[in-house]
Amino acid sequence: MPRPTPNSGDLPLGLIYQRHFLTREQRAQLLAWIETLHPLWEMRFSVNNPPPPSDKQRRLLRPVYWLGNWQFACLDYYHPPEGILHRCVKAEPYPKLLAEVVDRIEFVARKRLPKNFFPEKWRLNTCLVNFYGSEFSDEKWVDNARVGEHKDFEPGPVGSLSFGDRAFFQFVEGKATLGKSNEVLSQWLEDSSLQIFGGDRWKKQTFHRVQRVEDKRGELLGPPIEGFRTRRINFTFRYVPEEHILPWGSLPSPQQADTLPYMQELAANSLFFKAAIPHT
Ligand SMILES: O=C(O)CCC(=O)C(=O)O
Repeated sequence: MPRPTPNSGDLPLGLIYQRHFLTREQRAQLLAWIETLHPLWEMRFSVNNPPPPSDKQRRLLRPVYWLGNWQFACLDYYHPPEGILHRCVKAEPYPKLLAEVVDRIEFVARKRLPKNFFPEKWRLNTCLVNFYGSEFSDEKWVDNARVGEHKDFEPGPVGSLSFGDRAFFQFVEGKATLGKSNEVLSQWLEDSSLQIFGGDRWKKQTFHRVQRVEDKRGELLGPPIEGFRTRRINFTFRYVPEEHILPWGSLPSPQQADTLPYMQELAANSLFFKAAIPHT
């Protein structure tokens, strides 16, 4: 098994890792707030964005929640340079405690990473909350706690906070072939830790993935989600230029039609989303 990455000092340029970034109190307060969220379990595609021939309609492996802007899976996520419009829907702001933590993450990133890693106006104004765990399916619990290799296309460094069981996170390059692995770097992301990655090496030239999440702490996290047990929660903070974040009411009709059921589900528990769909 690859060695866990102990601390930032040993990491290559563009990678930062800080254990115990959150105090116990911050952790407890953030976890208490997370319990008030009502995550969505989205489908990957929709009526107006059907799966390509190589894929099929499927539910995401895990429930999610977004702050700042919501990137619905069926709108295909933020993907510059072409995929920038009608993908990011204005969402709830960060609560005060989280905003303070994000300020610190931005401070660490700006202090430790080269200036040319940051696009103009970079702020971590978007947060994806990932719920990792097991799903009850066909009369048994199935471990879904992983994410396949992908890139985060939002420009600039990404910050990531972890809660709960630790995750085995990898950067990979190209395709693995028989006898040759494509792993570039592996890290264990521990409870209360901060990870930051920026620069072309980690944002553009490599993919990242969560291979697995340990099942050791026995701590159930987050709000109750029917048929799901959460043992790790991860926040990834990213930057989307403000001009690409639109109120839901400004989306074209197909995108509104595809996301209305999600907006209604969110509106059932959120005044913010209720106000965003006033005419329904
Ligand atoms: O859970 C993690 O640590 C990584 C999540 C991730 O890769 C993503 O949200 O894009």
